[in-house]
Amino acid sequence: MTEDKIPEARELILHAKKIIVFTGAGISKESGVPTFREAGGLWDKFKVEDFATPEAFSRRPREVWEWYRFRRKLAKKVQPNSAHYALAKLETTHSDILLSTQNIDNLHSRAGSKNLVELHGNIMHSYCLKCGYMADESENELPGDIPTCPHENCDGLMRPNVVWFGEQLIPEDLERSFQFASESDCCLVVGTSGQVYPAAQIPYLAKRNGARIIEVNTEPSAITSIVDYFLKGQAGDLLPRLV
Ligand code: BJW
Ligand code: ZN
Repeated sequence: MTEDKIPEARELILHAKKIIVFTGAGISKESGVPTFREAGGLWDKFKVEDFATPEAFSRRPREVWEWYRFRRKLAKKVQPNSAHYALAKLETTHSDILLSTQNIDNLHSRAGSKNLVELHGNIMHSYCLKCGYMADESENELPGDIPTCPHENCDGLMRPNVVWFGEQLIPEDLERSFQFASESDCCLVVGTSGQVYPAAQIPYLAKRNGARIIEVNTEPSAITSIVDYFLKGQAGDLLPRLV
């Protein structure tokens, strides 16, 4: 029973020396951001290959941009929830901690997490395919259905700063997360189906180092078989009780 396991999991976190936290879409669901693979999730309504691949962007940049603008507006409108805040608070009691998220919604950062790696990018940023210029669109969006680069008359095509299927994750971000996980004694996995690689390797690397693993999810995931504590429930309810 989840309720019985909470005090032990809490103790484990309290005494952990190095903590890797690995989060996915489920942590933002209570904020109102849809997940991907659940019934009613994004991949129920939209085909991956139509929106989340570089090929889709070269074929239909207008539609892909429309989809990301819609999701960016939503991400700006919603608020971090008690789970995001609980993880930000964990940084104040544990200094050796890294939050490695697959989420692009910017909510961990807005909740105050600083030791943060956004493995799949950040929807508030766009970058130029020609010169690499990175634009922060958290305040103002670039003009145009398919925005072009505002940097020194470059005029190259801008794209959302997210990692699509078949694309490499930023090597330094991935390496930092893998290295940290490999040295951790505690791994907290929250709201991910654990199906997307290479990110999903993180808990396995921690396990290989002997880390104890705590998972918070409303349903079992691909990672559940290796965890020490599976806490079934909503992240917004459980995380504030764990930290
Ligand atoms: C709750 C809750 C509540 C609900 N509380 N919980 C090895 C093996 C097999 C395949 C591959 C492999 N290596 C690479 C691949 C291919 C591919 C891949 O992994 N495919 C698998 C799906 C089969 N990977 C890639 O293509 C990656 N790139 C790569 O490997 O490149 C290699 C390369 C090398 C050299 C040169 C070139 C290339 C890139 C992956 C990018 C993923 N991108 C996306 C989209 C980002 C942009 C966008 O959002 O539009 O990232 S896909 C999507 O999935 C998004 C997410 O970050 C990611 C993970 O999803 P997540 O977070 O787990 O969400 P869900 O919906 O799956 O789960 C939600 C969970 O929450 C559920 O469990 C619920 O129960 C739970 N939940 N409410 C707690 N309240
Ligand atoms: Zn440019």
